[in-house]
Amino acid sequence: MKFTKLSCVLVFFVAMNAYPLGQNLIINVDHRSAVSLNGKWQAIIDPFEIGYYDYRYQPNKNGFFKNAKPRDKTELIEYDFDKSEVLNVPGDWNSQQDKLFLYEGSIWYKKSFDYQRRPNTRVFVYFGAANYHSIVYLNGQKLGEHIGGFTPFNFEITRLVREKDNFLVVKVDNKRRHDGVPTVNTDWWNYGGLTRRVMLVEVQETFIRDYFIQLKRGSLKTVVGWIQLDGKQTSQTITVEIPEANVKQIFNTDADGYVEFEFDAELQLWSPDNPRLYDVIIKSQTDSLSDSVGFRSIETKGSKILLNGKPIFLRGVCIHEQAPKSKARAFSKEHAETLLGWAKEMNCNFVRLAHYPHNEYMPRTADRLGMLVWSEIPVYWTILWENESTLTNALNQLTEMITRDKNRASVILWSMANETPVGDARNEFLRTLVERAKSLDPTRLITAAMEKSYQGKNKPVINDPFGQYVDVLGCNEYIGWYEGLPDRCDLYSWGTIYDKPVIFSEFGGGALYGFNADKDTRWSEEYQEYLYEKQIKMFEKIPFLAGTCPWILSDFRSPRRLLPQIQDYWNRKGLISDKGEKKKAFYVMQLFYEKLKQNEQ
Ligand code: GCB
Repeated sequence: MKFTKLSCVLVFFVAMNAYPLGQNLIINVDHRSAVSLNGKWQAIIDPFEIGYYDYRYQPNKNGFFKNAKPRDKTELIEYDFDKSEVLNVPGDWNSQQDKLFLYEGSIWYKKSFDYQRRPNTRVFVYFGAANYHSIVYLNGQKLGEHIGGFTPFNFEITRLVREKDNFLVVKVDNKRRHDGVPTVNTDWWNYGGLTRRVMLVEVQETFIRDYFIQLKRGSLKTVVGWIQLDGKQTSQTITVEIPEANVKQIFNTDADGYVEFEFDAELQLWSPDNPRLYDVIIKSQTDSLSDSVGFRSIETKGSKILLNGKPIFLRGVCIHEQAPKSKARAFSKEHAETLLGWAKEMNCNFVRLAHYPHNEYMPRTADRLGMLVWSEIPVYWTILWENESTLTNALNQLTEMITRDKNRASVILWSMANETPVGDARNEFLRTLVERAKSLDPTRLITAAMEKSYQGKNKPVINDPFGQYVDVLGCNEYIGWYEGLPDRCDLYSWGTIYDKPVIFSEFGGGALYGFNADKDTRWSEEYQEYLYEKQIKMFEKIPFLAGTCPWILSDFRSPRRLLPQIQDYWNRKGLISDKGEKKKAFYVMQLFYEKLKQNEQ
């Protein structure tokens, strides 16, 4: 099981490629000693990036990160954080001020703080996520950069942090880029800013930075994993304890602070019906860390998905990171509770977290509530498949997603991409992602949301060549919305060239809550309701279908959705409105899933 070593090499290689990266990611920040930097931050809106470039468009040595103040009345300084705007962190900027509604550019954030570091510790500044490109400075010194809007990153500040008057400055830029991941073209709002929590994490000089602990693929009792220490005291004795399962195992890390392990244990398996979590305690000679971990197996056999060795139909729904009943990006535990609570109410056992890694509260809450999770990176629609730095960027986001969430029992599927056009360069790009995902996590299933083609007028077929590299085929289909009217569902007879499970990873149509008309009237709740009824009839005729994921749980903000009085910058395909009201189609899905649930018992 050489997967971590390999990942270290790959990350090193990426760093050698001079690609901006956070330092080695610290996982499980919730169980570590931390101080929150959430709250009010000063902010300078800088559309021309004058805080970064001089008038020759060269990086300015005295940019805004210096947080300068005039020393006397003669000195010219053309900015002042302390008299500038205030923004809430975590939080996207677009929903905080009207003038930032459509803003795409740079904003400089500043937070001042005092800090008492305990002796023999190290301190890191940790960002849950910032969209899209961040440059981070402490006390006027650059700590590093990060690209990618949905994954965490951290920088060590042990030597720079002082007891009084620290100033942390972050330049966040959400300009869309052709070579970005995602690229310029998406169907969701480009929420910018420090969208997730920021904290100072204090650790021992040599600490447990990362670990993996899951059931071995295909086994119901063999636990596999590894531990990675960070610091000078690399060779240590480590204990892994799961007290409620009477597990106490002892290992020794090597000169790189790394050890792999494997042992058998009698464990109650985690499942949606019994989301059993165990306290896992990892102790080294210098550090100790706990986590709440579920153990379950996930595999496929022919067209079936097996959870703990038994076939399961995934009663799913897609979710965007749109805060419930709000115009903002979701970031909190309460948001996660509400979104996953709605999915539970619909009788779901599965959610597709679209189209990028959601905040960590989502998989953690899913672990607790018993909700299976599909997690994906924003390799969406049009990507520069032949551009090396775009691939590096996607690999980096994939690595950060898996690093953060690989111990969550709820997460069963890593998805590589959404609706990407078939072609050699794209296939190769995605295949490289699959290799990375498998090297980092050999226990989970790989998927991607793909499109269908036709082998006859009414014969859709799943035959994307990338299908050969995944374990589970995701298929997005909009029969009855982009493709004909709902009755067309009756005519279709589906095929696949793969002996693999298929999930309908998207289907649905738009409806404005409270707009009632007949079933033929677009945007009415009745049209949407009828479309769902027809889709469900069609599902019943597809033997290889292993799950369904309607698009989407709730209306979400999108700059592509401009129809006045109906859309007004909202994608209206939600089963729940932007104000939290349930549309008629919600109840159609709820009933369908209720019946499936009963049949299971
Ligand atoms: C899709 C995309 C999704 C869109 C959705 C729509 O196929 O995967 O991101 O939002 O269709 O509403 O058109």
